[in-house]
Amino acid sequence: MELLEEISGFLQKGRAKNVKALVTQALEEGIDPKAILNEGLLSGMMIIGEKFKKDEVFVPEVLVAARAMNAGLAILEPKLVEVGNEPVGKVVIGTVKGDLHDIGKNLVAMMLKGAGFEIHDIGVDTDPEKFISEAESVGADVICMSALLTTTMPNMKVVIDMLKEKGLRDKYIVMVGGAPVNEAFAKEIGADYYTEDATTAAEVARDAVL
Ligand code: B1M
Repeated sequence: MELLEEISGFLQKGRAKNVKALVTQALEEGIDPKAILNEGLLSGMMIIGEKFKKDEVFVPEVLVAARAMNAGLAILEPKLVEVGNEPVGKVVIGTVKGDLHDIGKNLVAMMLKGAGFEIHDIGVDTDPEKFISEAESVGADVICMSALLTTTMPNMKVVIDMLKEKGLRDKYIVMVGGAPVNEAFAKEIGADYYTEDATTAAEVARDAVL
């Protein structure tokens, strides 16, 4: 669809204002929010990712594209997420220490919200202690960690080990994800669940708490 291709194009150029305007227009035209997400925003981000890999674009371009992506996501959120009255559980979510990637984490948070969870987003580059102190202070059911770098994945284990040291491991459902993470790694570090994408994360979290 032409409009979705335009969204993808503006996202790749990091034109947040245009992305916002076209996402709004697409919603007004009745285009399915999931199609806007997948065929507009995520498709643009994937193209940027490929170019980044091949050194055809660099950090500044990727950064502005990511800002445009988050701007588009903010417009889409109310349409993707219809929240009920009573939360099914509480989630603390963050990107691990040393890691600044937040788009996947934001998507997972959004889908969890849509699945009825109360979300406590502790952001990026999160100290291991923060996952635990926040979970303890809000009375969380689930701790969600995202990592996009092979160098930061081990920080997921740091959090899990810290939970064990404090005798709190069994109090929380621990979920991990992010592009370099997989089932084997999740098992190795002692996480409860690995999921590949945001939608599955929300389904698995719901099944786990209900
Ligand atoms: Co960076 N980056 N980046 N980057 N970046 C990657 C990850 C990389 C694969 C690019 C590449 O080289 N091909 C590469 C990592 C290589 C590696 O570790 N093996 C990389 C690198 C090297 C770097 C820097 C080191 C570059 C540098 O400075 N030289 C640097 C590191 C900074 C840091 O974090 N300390 C860096 C910086 C950046 C930007 C800041 C410019 C920007 C991030 C901006 C932002 O997030 N606000 C950025 C971006 C955007 C990317 C790519 C292009 C796109 C990531 C993304 O948002 N994808 C990425 C290339 C790629 O992934 N192909 C790349 C879209 C998003 C929806 O997908 O986050 O995977 P994703 O989330 C998915 C699933 O993984 C899953 O759900 C989502 C889909 O539904 N998921 C979960 C995620 N978290 C989950 C948690 C769950 C469950 C599922 O449960 C809890």
